Amino acid sequence: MLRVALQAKGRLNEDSLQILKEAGIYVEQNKRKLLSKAENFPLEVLYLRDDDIPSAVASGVADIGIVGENEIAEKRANIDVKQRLGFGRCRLSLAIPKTANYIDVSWFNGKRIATSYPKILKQYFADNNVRAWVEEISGSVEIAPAVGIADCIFDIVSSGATLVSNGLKEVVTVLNSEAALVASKNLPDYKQELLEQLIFRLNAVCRCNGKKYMLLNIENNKIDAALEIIPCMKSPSLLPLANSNWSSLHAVVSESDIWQRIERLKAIGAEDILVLSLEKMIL
Ligand code: PRT
Ligand code: ZN
Repeated sequence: MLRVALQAKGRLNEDSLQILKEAGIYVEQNKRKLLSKAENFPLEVLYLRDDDIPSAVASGVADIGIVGENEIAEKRANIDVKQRLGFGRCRLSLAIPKTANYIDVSWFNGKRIATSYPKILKQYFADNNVRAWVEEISGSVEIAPAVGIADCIFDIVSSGATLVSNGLKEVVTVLNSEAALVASKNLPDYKQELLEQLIFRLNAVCRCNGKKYMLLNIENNKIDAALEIIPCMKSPSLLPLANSNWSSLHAVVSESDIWQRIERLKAIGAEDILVLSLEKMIL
């Protein structure tokens, strides 16, 4: 039985359970239970605060965990980072009052910076020869400048709306973060095997992030032109249609520029374009 530590409540909880579900592992979440067993994989879930997950995994209280890279970097626990999972994306940034005149990082010399991530910040300042006062506070960091606790902040930013509504502007991104799967060092062989099975499944799910499956019909003499517009992962899948001058082309494509590609495909005469979601990809 492999024990995984997940965030009990908060931003990572739902997505962590969801990615396990997409990997075929169903966990019942009973809000009053600290531990629950998966139905169809030898795995049990231990629900913790995200701050406690790196040390729980390092000490062997849990074998593996899902936690943000921001917490992994701050806690400096002796654990292996196995896989980035593509959700919980954010960044740790320095932000200053929006009216301040910022030129470079020397602006922070002599300033007081409020943060819940003192280790990462002190390291960044040491690397950049900044001498500043790092004030550790545990929550509502963004209001620290307004109430006079600090001159500026170092905190998690996602959309940036919280900074704007507190009269702050982001000037330096120190760390980009997303949720990751972490594991204890020196797991016994049978747990290592279970972990590898889990990673295999999670890889199959994560590979689909940002990708779509596209099908279209195209005249045979336009196939080369179509393949320039949608580069395929390996060789393209082409199926003949009842009308022998036409083929059906299938490809996995990146979602980000899909509309531009669709416009170009239409311009060369592609028809019946379908775009479908992908669930799992095993290469
Ligand atoms: O109770 P527990 O300790 O488990 O939870 P928590 O309150 O410490 O963490 P939680 O649930 O807020 O966040 C868990 C993890 O989600 C973080 O450690 C990050 O890895 C990740 N994450 C992703 C975020 C955000 N996005 C995020 N936007 N964590 C926090 N925020 C906060 C941020 O602190 C700021 O207050 O959201 C605000 C900024 O958001 P924007 O969109 O206005 O920029
Ligand atoms: Zn936390």
